[in-house]
Amino acid sequence: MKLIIAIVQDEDASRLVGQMMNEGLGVTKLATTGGFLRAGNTTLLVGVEDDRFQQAMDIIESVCKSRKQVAASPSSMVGMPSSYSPYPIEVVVGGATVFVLTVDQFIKL
Ligand code: 2BA
Repeated sequence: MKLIIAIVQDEDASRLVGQMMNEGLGVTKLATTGGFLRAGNTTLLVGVEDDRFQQAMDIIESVCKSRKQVAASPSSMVGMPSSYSPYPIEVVVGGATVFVLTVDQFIKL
């Protein structure tokens, strides 16, 4: 069994959860915040049997889009002079940041 931890954009999250549920996959949705943009994103926990792992990954890939976002450059970086003022920068966010863990045990009590 695998545990997929997928960090996705809020805009994609409800469609992604809906599609996972439709295909009979178990999902837990967490409201999270990205460290760089300090903006909300969504983290999904998906426990899947090995034979359905690729199906889950295919859904994530098909739903999650990459988008450009403009953000203020980090103003609190170590070593920045006090006169430093943040300027807008463009970053490409997503489709999805995915961690895959092998599950030792899956227990429901
Ligand atoms: P954030 O940390 O808010 O990052 C948003 C986007 O900003 C990133 O998109 C990336 O394009 C850019 N970015 C992040 N750190 C940067 C840096 N030091 N310099 C320049 N640009 C930077 P994604 O890579 O698609 O990441 C989307 C979200 O996934 C991240 O939101 C974070 O919540 C999570 N994430 C990404 N890599 C991670 C990792 N190695 N560990 C844990 N979470 C991660």
